[in-house]
Amino acid sequence: MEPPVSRNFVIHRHQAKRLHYDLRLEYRGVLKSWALPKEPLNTPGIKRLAVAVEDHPLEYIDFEGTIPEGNYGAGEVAIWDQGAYVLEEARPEKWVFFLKGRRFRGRFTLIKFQEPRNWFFMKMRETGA
Ligand SMILES: [Mn+2]
Repeated sequence: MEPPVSRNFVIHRHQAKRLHYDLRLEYRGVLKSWALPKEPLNTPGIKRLAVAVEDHPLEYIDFEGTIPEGNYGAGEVAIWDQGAYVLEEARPEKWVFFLKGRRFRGRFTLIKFQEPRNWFFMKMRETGA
């Protein structure tokens, strides 16, 4: 069980060959990263595909700008949401965390459903109590 420390996250809107969104969570000295082919949703219970991609360096959390032609991911990167998050669960196949962003606020989960790198990203429904 991870201690309830506050870490940072970012969601990049990345207009590469295909528009997608990159969810990046600061964790153990890197940015754990997932690429979402569709715009992430703030609606509880609606799953979005999130493909695990390579870790990024922490400094990338503030990156905005143009990745030049000829480079991997060439295109425009903009910060779509950012803020702090509290990790509540980090297992190999399930993460639960509370996002405190400008757009997204609430409890979200990432659930691995298919090897090697396909996950669902979803806002969780509020439970009573
Ligand atoms: Mn990307």
